[in-house]
Amino acid sequence: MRKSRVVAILLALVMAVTAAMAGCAPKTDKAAQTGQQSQAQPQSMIERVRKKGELVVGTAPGYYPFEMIDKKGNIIGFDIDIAKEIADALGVKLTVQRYGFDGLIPALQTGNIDVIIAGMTITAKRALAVSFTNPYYATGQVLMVNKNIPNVRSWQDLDKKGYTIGVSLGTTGAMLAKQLFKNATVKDFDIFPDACLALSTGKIHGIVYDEPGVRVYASQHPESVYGVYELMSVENLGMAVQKDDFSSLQWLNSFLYSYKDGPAYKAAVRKWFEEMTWIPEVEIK
Ligand code: ASN
Repeated sequence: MRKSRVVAILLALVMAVTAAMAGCAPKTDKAAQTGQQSQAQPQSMIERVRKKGELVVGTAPGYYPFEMIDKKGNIIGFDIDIAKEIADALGVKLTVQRYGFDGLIPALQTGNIDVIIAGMTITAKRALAVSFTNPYYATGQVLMVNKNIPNVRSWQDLDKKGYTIGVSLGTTGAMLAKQLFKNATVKDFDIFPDACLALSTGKIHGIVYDEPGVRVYASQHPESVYGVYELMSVENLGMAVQKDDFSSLQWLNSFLYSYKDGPAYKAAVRKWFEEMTWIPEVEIK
């Protein structure tokens, strides 16, 4: 082979390799520029929140004492205190947005909110749509009964033709009641307080709802309702982020490890569940 031909082949090789490398490199740059990369691997919510300087929490007021509207129109409660602690830890402003309970998961999926903090029970079905943190509170479903029906000890005592059981739309209480009651009618209410009002005025006969909500309501209306506190289910409440945002889950779980059972958490439990000093701030009809 002539020397000039060897040089020509080598040159062609060098050019081909350079072209191949050039062909690869701009693709990566372009992907980064157009954000294609970040679409394929969604940016962590925590990083996004830190960049925009605001945490948007979605909740569904009406679940005493987790989230409630006070007389001034503000949303207050145990969950809102957690949201404040999280926003503080991230050094960002907190915005709490109000939804119907069944609107929370769609709002998270479409990116209208960053995280759900709404006393939401961790369930396998919901976990197909969103990802849950570790639990921050454990509870379960109980019954609340109108006083005109005495001596109710279990849901079976209320499962009779002519009885109506109120539930809050889209909640685990609604799912459980629809599963259990075969003779009584199960009726959906938009929010728990609406079901409570129907119960205390005798329009319905019982309610299936999370124990803390029932305890608060029954303590304020002992003349018309009573709670049956044997748990009908065991439920762990968690926060939810967009499905598979593992990086944000990891941070939120780290937050919970330091917050849960610590002094601020204990003070919040005392305030919202035990001393209930907030009751005068909220109208519990
Ligand atoms: N813990 C219940 C649920 O997840 C009720 C509620 O949060 N309002 O469905």
